[in-house]
Amino acid sequence: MSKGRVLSIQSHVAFGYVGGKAAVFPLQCLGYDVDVVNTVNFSNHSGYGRFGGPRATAAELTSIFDIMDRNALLWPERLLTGYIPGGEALSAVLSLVRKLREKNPELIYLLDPVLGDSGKLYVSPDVIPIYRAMLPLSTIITPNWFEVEVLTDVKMTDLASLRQALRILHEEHHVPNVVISSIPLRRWLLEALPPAARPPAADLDGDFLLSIASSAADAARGARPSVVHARHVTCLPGYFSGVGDLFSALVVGHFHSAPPPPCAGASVLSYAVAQALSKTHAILSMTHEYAAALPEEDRLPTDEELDGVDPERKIRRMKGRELRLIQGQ
Ligand code: PXL
Repeated sequence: MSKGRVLSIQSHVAFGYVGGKAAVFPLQCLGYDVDVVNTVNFSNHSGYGRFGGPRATAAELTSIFDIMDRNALLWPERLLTGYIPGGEALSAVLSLVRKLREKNPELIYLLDPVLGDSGKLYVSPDVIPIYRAMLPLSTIITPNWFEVEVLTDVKMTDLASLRQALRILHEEHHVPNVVISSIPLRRWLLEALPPAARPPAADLDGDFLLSIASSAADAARGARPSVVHARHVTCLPGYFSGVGDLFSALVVGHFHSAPPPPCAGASVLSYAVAQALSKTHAILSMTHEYAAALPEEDRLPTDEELDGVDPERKIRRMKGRELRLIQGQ
């Protein structure tokens, strides 16, 4: 039995698992029918160094949405948007989201505002104000740390500034649910956790990542953050692409108005995030084990040594670090 339809709007790669390739199969495994609109049609992800293919224009995206609408095929219960690199294409998606939200106020919309990471933008800066305009239409957002700072203009250096950023997202941008995953565990964050939530013998050398889920009871009316859940996971070394895309798909797929037993009574958001974290971590562990067992020439160099390395060597290494999504289904 289908659990309903998800409309997924994000990138496509021929080889490997990022964007829609990391999101659609897991959602299908969970029982959803998934309608797929590709924002780019690339050979492989950008981490390979050499990559390419066409990007969908705003007119092309609008044409797909319009014909689906005229054919009465545009009735998803859930919407997931990810990597949309240009302002014009993102504006076309914003118009669609407005229409879907108007048609169905119950639409569960997970917005992943893909802007960049670790202080670097990897989309055109003209998408920033458009993402801000999309925030009040969302049900859940899954920004990383850097994306929260860009969207709120708050540099998060302590507990007060983290609270301020969450307050801006909930009260000024009317986002009901904010999930920030993969936060490196800084001392001030560690100290803010209740003792039971702290990792055992925690050190701050990158052994753990923290995930925060914040729900406002009634963001539309500008309520204060009501519940903040935090959970830590062990950090696996090295960079893997598509992890955020997989995580967001699992969050939207597990976001149910009544979490099933034995989790009945859990907060809707914390249930979805716990499911998504556990499953993402399991896939990542399998991928890490697979990559670590490869022959040296497919495994090395390490992340730190990548700059200036032979491009063919880099490509072999990237290939060995694609998510083990099929093996881990
Ligand atoms: O979210 C990862 C991602 C998605 N889509 C494309 C990418 C990447 C990461 O490199 O290149 C096209």
